[in-house]
Amino acid sequence: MHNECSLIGAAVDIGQPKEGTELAPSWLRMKGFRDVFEKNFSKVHDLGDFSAIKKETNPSLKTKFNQLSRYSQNLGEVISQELEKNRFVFTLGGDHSLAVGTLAGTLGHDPNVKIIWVDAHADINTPETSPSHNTHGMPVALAMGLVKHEDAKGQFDWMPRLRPENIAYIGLRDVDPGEQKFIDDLGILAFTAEETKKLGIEKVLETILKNLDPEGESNFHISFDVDGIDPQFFPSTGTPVAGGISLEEGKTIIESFVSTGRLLALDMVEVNPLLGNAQALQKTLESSISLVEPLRANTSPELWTPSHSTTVDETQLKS
Ligand SMILES: [Mn+2]
Repeated sequence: MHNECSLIGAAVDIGQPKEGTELAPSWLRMKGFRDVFEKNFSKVHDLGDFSAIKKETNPSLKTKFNQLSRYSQNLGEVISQELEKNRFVFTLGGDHSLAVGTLAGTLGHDPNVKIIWVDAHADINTPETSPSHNTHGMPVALAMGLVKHEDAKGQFDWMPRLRPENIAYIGLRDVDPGEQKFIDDLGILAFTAEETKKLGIEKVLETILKNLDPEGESNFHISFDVDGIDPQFFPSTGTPVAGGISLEEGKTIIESFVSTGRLLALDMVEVNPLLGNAQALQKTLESSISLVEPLRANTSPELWTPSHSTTVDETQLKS
């Protein structure tokens, strides 16, 4: 289905107070991150970096929402356009506030797209539930229209809405009480990192597919915060939380949705090349490159059986 890939750098740090996430796209490109895309797709359209950086040290919430809204609308339009050309869209962050734009892009293309949110955090905070007021903790709430705060008023009306039944979480382990209440009240499908380890990643993916895509015909968008994976694999990130899923489990998630042939887009966010020593950066780089290895063109939906691992699929292919 997708022979070609669009690579977009979302060079943003506007969703949280630390500097450095805006440098990840250029750092990773410099370190050969594009090679796997060149190898696995017939053509890579590198659209370069879309930048938005903090203009002041402590911007007001209204300023933060304003900048995020304008940035996201532009990014969303670009992503929708790339999807119209039947290209797989990879967005390289940047902090997770950029997902307001990527969600707008995929929802604009397909209002029923299913979102797989891999993260230690649920990112469904509103100004009322978030002590920090960092907007990288709010993209899901913004996309669902849960943010009613005065400072956001009218600013996200342009955004296509995400329905609670169209998203599932994997890897959660640092969820604020107000966020947990949204998840429970809205009945959002969510698997903590601990549940994922206990059930096994295959079972988690099978359950998600059964609930979100019972007919087996939906498109998918994975928004992958690298802090969903354990910090031993991604130490250079802004808000690490111990006890994450493994790198292999992260790759299995991507592989599973690639194998459906219906993965429209993937965001990889929250790598910060200004955090950690040389060893931490090397580890983060290796994990980043390894994580995206399952992405490829021309997948065959019939190879995917939810109850089996990809290794079994390959065996079936040979027999
Ligand atoms: Mn996140």
